[in-house]
Amino acid sequence: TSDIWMETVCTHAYIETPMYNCNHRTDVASVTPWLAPIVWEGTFDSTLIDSIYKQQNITIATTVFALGKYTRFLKDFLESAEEHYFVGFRVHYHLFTDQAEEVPNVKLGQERYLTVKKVPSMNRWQDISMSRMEILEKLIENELASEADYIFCLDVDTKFYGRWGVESLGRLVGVIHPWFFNVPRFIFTYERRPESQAYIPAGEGDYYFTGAAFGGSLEDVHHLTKTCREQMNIDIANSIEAIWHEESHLNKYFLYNKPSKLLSPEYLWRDISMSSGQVKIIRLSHVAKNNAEVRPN
Ligand code: 2GW
Ligand code: MN
Repeated sequence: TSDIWMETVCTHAYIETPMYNCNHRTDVASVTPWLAPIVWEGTFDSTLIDSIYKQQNITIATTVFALGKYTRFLKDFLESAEEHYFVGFRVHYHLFTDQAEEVPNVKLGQERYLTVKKVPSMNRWQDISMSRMEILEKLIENELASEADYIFCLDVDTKFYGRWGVESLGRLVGVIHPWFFNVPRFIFTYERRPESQAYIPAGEGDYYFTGAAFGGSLEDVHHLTKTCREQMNIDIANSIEAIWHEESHLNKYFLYNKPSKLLSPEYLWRDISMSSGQVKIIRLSHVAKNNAEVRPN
């Protein structure tokens, strides 16, 4: 009954006093225990939030890595981003690849820019995944300061299906991993060996975040990437590699540096063919990939 009651009160309050903004979701938490918003469809007004950010003349840097056979994901990623990702805002993609000649020619909208940067090929895929932190750290240090306000770092084996807009912006932003949004914390696949810098003891940790999407202000993401890079280097010196690589270190970082905003799994879903009652809209989804075909070894 309380859901129906809330819905009734909210709807009426909304009609009678348009200033009163109602969160229409009662089936999901939309705030963390440290009072950071968790963004779900139905918790924000996209027209209103667009108009607020429109006055700020912001640039969103977006990084993506496509090495080896992963260049095949670029066309769908970029084309779908042009349709759904920060539409109407200035976006600068920074694409890192070892095969610049494989980058497709995608027509970009107004105030949308793409810079391709060459990086050396790597043999171990774990190294590709982990080296992203250091490359991002240096990119922010050397180039972005004067040209962007926010940054998002995304996996390339993904495709946009719905709006990803300024509601996602914040100082430090993490995305709840789509496999772990409604499970108890003992299920989280944190690094459990104390020898690793990514170690999180049983009973600790608030959420399990995906390594495939994170972002925030340049300053905060710089600190995040620098810290994760340093922690991974300590692990290398101790001959240990965290169970989920940089994702494990990211989760450790978020445990002690709480994100100021969380994005629901709408912002990185598992696979477009899967559904969940709570996910009303898929904004970005991993694409089904044939690992045997795209992964080198
Ligand atoms: C090659 C073999 C095996 C795994 C990855 C790769 C590979 C990754 C590659 O040949 N070329 C490449 O550009 N990548 C980049 O690394 C690409 O941007 C890709 O999206 C990203 C992460 O690899 P991916 O997407 O295959 O891994 P997922 O989807 O299983 O990733 C999760 O776990 C990873 C760590 O184990 C990362 O944390 C990732 O962010 C997570 O989504
Ligand atoms: Mn991926």
